[in-house]
Amino acid sequence: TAALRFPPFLSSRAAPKTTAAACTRRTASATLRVAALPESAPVSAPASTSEERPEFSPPAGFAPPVPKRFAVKDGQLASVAGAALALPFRLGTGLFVLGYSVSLVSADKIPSDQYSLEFLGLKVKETSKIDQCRRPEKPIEIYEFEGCPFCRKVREMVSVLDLDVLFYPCPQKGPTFRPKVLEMGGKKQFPYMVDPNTGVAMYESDAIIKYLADTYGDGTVPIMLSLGLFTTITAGLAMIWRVWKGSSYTVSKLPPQPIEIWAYEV
Ligand SMILES: N[C@@H](CCC(=O)N[C@@H](CS)C(=O)NCC(=O)O)C(=O)O
Repeated sequence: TAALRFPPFLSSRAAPKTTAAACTRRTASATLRVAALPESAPVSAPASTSEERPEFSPPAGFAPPVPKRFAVKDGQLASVAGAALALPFRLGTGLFVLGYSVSLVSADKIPSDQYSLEFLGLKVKETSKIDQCRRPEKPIEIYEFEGCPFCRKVREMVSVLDLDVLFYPCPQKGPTFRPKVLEMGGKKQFPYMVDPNTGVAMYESDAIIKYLADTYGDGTVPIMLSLGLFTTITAGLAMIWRVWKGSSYTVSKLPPQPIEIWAYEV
């Protein structure tokens, strides 16, 4: 999943804390910064702005990494291009948080402790409705797998609502979490959602999306997630280049704690 910090200051969650069994935890805000420095640019420390700034020095032998231009790794171009098919097919549905809007304002309109991009001498101001929405106290649990178009729809909604979710990967023949779904819900069908905050558990992607919108949003479902069969077909087409990737099990070791991934579904 792409990892680009965008929008930068819309989510203000505490650091994730969970003791649930091994699985993948994804949050909808993203974290990678792309530094577009020329290769020859020297690495320099930011100028000191305050006398109170604590002094620190790098450990002995520390060599700072040399900034690199953003690039696609050799041999990965087809894979990245294939993953990017989602953009035309899904029109970037999981890219924007609920009620996202962007405007250019003068620098004094942005509090000094908040980061914002600069453009044409102005600051880029981003806002959303997420701050007014209920947040889940405990992460929502979703049993699903990457190559399933119904699951993809739910992941997009998770991104739109900027939710903390424990994703339990359930690829075909996966021995770990698949049987749990049969045990809890009575059938092996994915996605399956359990919300420990409300005690609600359900199958059916559209029902899950509506539930999330009603419980953690303003009740609205983005248009690209409310078009029935068209939504499901385009969700499938978005993944067509990567057919079955993330859909079948390969022998793996469970990490003792959930892996934390900050990403969004696009
Ligand atoms: N109407 C359901 C359809 C879900 C569905 O058919 N999921 C497939 C995976 S794409 C499934 O569970 N197949 C059974 C299996 O993987 O064992 C929904 O919208 O969630």
